[in-house]
Amino acid sequence: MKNSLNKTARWSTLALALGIMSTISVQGLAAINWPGGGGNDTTKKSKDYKKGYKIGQEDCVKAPKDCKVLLEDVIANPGWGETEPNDHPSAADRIFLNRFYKGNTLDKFDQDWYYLAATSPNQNLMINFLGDQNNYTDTAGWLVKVHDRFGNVIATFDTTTTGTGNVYRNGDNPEDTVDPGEPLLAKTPLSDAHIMLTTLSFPGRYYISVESLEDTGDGRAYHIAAMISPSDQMSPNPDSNFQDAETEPNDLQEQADPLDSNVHIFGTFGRKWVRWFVPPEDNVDWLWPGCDPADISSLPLGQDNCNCDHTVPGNICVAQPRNDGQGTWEYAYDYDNDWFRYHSDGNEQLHFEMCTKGNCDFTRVHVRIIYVNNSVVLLDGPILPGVSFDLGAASPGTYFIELSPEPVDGPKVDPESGVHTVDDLTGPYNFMLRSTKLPAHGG
Ligand SMILES: [Ca+2]
Ligand SMILES: [Ca+2]
Ligand SMILES: [Ca+2]
Ligand SMILES: [Ca+2]
Repeated sequence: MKNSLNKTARWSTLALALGIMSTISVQGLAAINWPGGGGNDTTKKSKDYKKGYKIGQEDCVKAPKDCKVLLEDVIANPGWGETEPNDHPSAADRIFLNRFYKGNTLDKFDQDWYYLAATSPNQNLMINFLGDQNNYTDTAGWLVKVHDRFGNVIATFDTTTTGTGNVYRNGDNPEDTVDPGEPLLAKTPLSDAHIMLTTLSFPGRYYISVESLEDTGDGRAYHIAAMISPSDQMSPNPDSNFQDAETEPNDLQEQADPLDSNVHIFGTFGRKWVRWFVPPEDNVDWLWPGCDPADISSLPLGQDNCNCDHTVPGNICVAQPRNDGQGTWEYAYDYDNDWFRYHSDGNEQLHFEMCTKGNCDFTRVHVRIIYVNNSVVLLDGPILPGVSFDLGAASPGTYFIELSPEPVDGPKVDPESGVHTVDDLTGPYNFMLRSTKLPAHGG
C-alpha cells in the first residue's frame, strides 16, 4: 500500500459495495448524503476524495482488503423526500444520485416511483435502503423494483434485513483496525444500509419503485439512495421486451423464485466480500461437546471439567477459539447462487435455454435441477451460454433449478494474497424454461 489511508480509505466501502464489478473503477462519485447529516469541512473531504481516488482505485484493485473505512466518512448535507402522488412512472420523483430520500408507504396501495438516468451502457446501479428513523436497520417490509423506460421490471429486491449474493449490507464488510477481532461499530445507520445491485444496459431513463411487501411496509417510512458507476461488462444487458426477473434474496431453496413457461427470466450473479476470524492453531481450547466451563451442570458424566483431550482416539472434542484477540482475518468473495422453481402437472417435456435472449459474459453456468426437495437430482453440471436442452418432467410436483457461475480453471481466490483471481463470475444472465406440453415419454 503506497498511499496513505487518508487518500485511499474512502474508496473502500465503495469498492466493497460495488463488488459486482469485475475491475474496480468509479467515475466522479460523491459519497451518499445522510439525511440530516451535517458533517464538517465537507469541501476538504470532497477535495481529498477526488485527489485520492485515482491512486486509491489502483491500490484497491490490487489489494481490496487494504481499503478500510466506512462510507459515512464522506457524508454531508441533508437529503430530500418523495412528493406524492408518485404512484405511476408519469408522476415519478426524480432521485438525484448519492443522497438519501425519505419516503412514506401510506398503505398497501401506495407505490413510490423515482427516476434517474444512466449516462452510458452497462452502468451499475446500487440502491441503498434504510427503514424509518426509529430503527434504520429494520429494512424488511418492502419490494424495490428497477424498471426500464417502458416500465418493464428488470430487477426485484425484497428489502429483507438479511441477505447474500448481490444483496448485502455495508455493515457486513467492516474491518476494525483499532481493535482487531472486534466487530466494527457503525458510526451512523448508513453502515447498515441494505444494498441492492443491478446493471443498467442502456443510457437513458430508468425507474425505481417502492411498495409494501404483503402489507408489512404499510404506514412506515423508509430511506432510499441511488448510486451509479461503470461496469466492465462488454455484452449488453438485454433488458427490454422481457417478462420477469429474479427476486433477491434467492440463495436458498426455500427462497426460490417461481417460473412460468415461456417467460424469459433475467438475473444477476453478484458477489459479497466476506471475512472470518482464524485463531492460531495453538490458541484453541478443546472442550467436550455442549460443555460450558461456566456451567457446572453441562459437564459430561464422569468429568470434573470441560477439557477434552482430542489426541485420545475416540474422543469427540470441539475446538473453541480462545478469545484473546490473537489470530488473523481471512477474506474472500462469496459468490451468488439463484434458486427458481417450476410447478409441473407432470407428463410434459421441458425445454431449457441458457443465455439465448442475449449474450452472457460467463464462460460456464452451473445448473442443478432437482425434483422434490433434493430427493431426485435430474441434472447437476456446467453448461455453456447459448446452449439449450430438454428435460422430461414425468411426475407432477415442483422442480427446483439452481444456477450459479462456474469457474473454468484456477482457484477463485489466491490462497497467498486472498485476492480474487477469477473475473468472469459476476454479471447479468438470462434463461427461459418452456413447456412443450408434449408427453415426456411418447405417451
Ligand atoms: Ca409514498
Ligand atoms: Ca406514492
Ligand atoms: Ca442473483
Ligand atoms: Ca441469489
